[in-house]
Amino acid sequence: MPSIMISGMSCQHCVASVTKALSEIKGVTNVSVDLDKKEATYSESSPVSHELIKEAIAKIGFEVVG
Ligand SMILES: [Cu+2]
Repeated sequence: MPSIMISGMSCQHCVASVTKALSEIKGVTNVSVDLDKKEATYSESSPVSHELIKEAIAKIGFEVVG
C-alpha cells in the first residue's frame, strides 16, 4: 500500500481535507490519514502517478515531503 508524508497538517480538519482530496483522485481508494505520523496511506484500484498525488495535496495547501 503506498504511503506518503504530508507536512502542514495540524488538526482533524486538515485530516478531513487531505482524505477528501486524495479520495477524489481517480484510482485512489481506502485513504487513511494519520495526523500524528503525518502520513497518508491508500490503495490503488488503477495506477496513480505520484505527481497527481502531489498536485492534489498542494492544491489544498499542504505539501508532500520526502
Ligand atoms: Cu487543521
